[in-house]
Amino acid sequence: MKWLRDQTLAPIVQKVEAGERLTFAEGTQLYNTHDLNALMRLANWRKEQLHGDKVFFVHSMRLEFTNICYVGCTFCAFAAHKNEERAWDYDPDEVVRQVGRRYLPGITELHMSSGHHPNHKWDYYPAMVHKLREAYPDLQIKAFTAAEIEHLSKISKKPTLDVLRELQAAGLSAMPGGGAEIFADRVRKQVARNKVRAEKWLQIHREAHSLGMRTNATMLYGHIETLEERLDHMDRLRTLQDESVAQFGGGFHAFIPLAFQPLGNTLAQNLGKTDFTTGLDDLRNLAVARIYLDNFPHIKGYWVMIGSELTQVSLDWGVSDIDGTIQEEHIAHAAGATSPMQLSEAGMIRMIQHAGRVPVLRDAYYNELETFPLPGTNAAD
Ligand code: V47
Repeated sequence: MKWLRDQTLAPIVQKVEAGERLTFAEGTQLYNTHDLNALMRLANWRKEQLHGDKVFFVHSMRLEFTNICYVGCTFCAFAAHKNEERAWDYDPDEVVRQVGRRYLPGITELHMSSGHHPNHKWDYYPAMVHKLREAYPDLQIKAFTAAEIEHLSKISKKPTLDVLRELQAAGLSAMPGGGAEIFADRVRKQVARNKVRAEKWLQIHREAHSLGMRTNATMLYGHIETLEERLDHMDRLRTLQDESVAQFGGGFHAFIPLAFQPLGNTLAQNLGKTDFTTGLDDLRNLAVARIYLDNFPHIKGYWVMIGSELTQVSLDWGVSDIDGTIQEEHIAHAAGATSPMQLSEAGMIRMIQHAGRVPVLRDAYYNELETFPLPGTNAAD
């Protein structure tokens, strides 16, 4: 393999091309190689094998119904105390009004995740989903991270499976992948001490999959974790995805690395972690994910946290999904993200087409709604 600068990668390339699963040691080798060109080519090969030239995106809206949160994750700059001026807390009717304020024709997905509010009672949550479902019957509601589901289980004194069942009955369509952070205990203790434990996060996703709900998985990287801890995170997700596919016919739609945004949070202040991730670390991470997570349909390049320019480049590094138009993101922007608060549909199509790829508008279930062939090519090709 003359194109390999790092010839020690040759056995890995052979395995990936033969469709064989990589071991943890091989994943570590991928993370540590300086041959980033090889990593890019291998990840792109795998992505094209799965999706050809297609890149998926969704016309979506974000809503955080409260930023009041008692958990105290050290990476978070979004959470506020109840009596802070910047705190907000919408009741279910206000949530419906806020959706109306942001609504644009063609939006299919509403993505909601928020703080763990110390006072809301359980009834607040299914009522909110129900009201949204009534007001916007066609909107697919992707909401509540596994961390929030655990919180709802505590306040309702119901098992997490029942919480999920009742929210699903009220109209919940899918679950986002937040709250995963880094699974390794060493890191979790320092960044998310009071949040759902890794095993419980995984169990809640397993339960959602058992109910036929599709979910996503994130990984917050670029702070105090090691490369092995990133891979350990992916390894646990790969194992769960195997189980869910075997038992329930599917589980996770997408894996989404979240680049640490380092402003205005205690992790940044106390540990001196004030650097944004570098572009090549972002790309390397996406490529390793594409290669290692062989049972995940999609790796998402999250333009909010890595910027739309790098997201466009990431389409050569294994990325097959670039999330959505979003309409007002607040979590990353509270911590210093410099990307816009939203993108237009036309802007997303342009971003993908200029990378020589074919944009596919999807919904929250990954149904393909519309394809936008590259100008000058035949739609039937
Ligand atoms: O759960 C919070 C993370 C998540 C910071 O499922 C931070 O499609 C970086 O989950 N720097 C919310 N990350 C975002 C999220 C998400 C995003 C895009 C798509 C999907 C999906 C889910 O953001 C939180 C937390 O893990 N986060 N603060 C920060 N300073």
